[in-house]
Amino acid sequence: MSRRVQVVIVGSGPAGLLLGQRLHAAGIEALILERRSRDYVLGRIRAGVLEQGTVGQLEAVGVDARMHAEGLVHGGVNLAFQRRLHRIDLADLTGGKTVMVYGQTEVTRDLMDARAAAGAETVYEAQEVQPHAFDTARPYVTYKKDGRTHRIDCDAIAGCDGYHGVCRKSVPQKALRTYERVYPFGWLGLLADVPPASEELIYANSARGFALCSMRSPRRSRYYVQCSLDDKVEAWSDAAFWDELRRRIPPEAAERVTTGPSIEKSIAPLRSFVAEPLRFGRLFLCGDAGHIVPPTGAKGLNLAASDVHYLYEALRAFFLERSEAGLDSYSERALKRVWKAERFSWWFTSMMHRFPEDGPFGQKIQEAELDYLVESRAASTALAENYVGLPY
Ligand code: RFL
Ligand code: PHB
Repeated sequence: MSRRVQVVIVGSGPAGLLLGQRLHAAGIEALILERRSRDYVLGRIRAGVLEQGTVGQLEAVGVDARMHAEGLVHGGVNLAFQRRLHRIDLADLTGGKTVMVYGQTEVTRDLMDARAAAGAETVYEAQEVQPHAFDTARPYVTYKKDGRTHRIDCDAIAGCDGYHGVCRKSVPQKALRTYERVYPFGWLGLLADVPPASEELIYANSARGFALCSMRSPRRSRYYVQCSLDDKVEAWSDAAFWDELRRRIPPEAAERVTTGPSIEKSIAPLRSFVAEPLRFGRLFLCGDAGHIVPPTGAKGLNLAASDVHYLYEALRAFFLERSEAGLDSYSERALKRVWKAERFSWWFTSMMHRFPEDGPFGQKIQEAELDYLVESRAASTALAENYVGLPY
């Protein structure tokens, strides 16, 4: 079976779905090919904090009603160290900017629903997806479904297929330069239907390791503790998790932790990774397919969204104005912002986690940096500007 569309999007994570909606709104036809089922994609619990640029793009495609009704607008964030909480007033430090606490699962669900309502097509459980001939002006993608091979001809391929996807792997190795840092620990995350310990997020540095208190709603909490890469999630009982969490956060916060049965528990490794460039002829890498950040700065999903912004503008100019200038500059524009978020996420991760090899000296240096950060308006402003999101 063979057919033609303007853009093939590989992957229906937030990057692929948001790009699909933006293209659809501009009258550009895109087909999404997704390896997994819809329910599998919706079952992944990931990011929780949206920058204003991400919120603005969801508004631009009219996928914002539930987010504005149910999402939580936060004007501040807390840093905890030496058993005390310190609030960083994001809104005051950034001229009124805030973040939106609304889960990636909900963003994905809203985008999937809008796509279905618009009659735009997603092929779920597409097997052996493979981009071809993207070094020519006539690229195409093949995949298998229900035992049949399909071929989709197109003008451009958007590789929105995440870190483990096929698109980056299809690029000749010599055309790609990669930069990577793997951290010597992971995050154990727990989701529970209990009220959050704090109205705003708490990022905690402690001698026992990092902890994060986050949330999905006034009734659903998301917590994380730094763990060893050798840890197995089955070995962490809910009781052990709650106990460890409370030991890592200041007493005033620990007292307010409501415990309850977990509805999800998982371990994620932490990695910084960038592939350069993000464009190979008519193949464009977007989101986690091109770069990974450790979750400490809450930047992964937001970077996927900023890539979508640049790629959407480029494709729009290409299809509607016959200009290739945006395609030519996509990689450079996107990477400029990616590297700033990489730096911020690396810095925030380095300051908040226990690095086994750094010992007590490392802990003291981190505490001194945190002390400076909360005392100095200049340093707090630098954190706040990056946390709410740098401009596109
Ligand atoms: P996604 O969300 O990984 O979506 C990629 C989609 O492509 C599909 N796919 C394929 N489809 C067809 N053919 C193939 N060969 C394919 N290979 C893969 C996948 O099934 C999937 O549906 O990438 P996208 O859209 O770029 O979005 C990026 C964000 O999801 C990501 O940056 C964040 O979730 C990162 N991240 C977190 N970010 C935060 O800000 N806070 C967090 O707490 C947080 N937790 C996480 C995370 C990422 C994780 N990963 C990737 C393992 C926790 C985890 C476990
Ligand atoms: C989350 O709520 O899952 C979350 C929030 C902030 C982060 C990372 C994860 O930095």
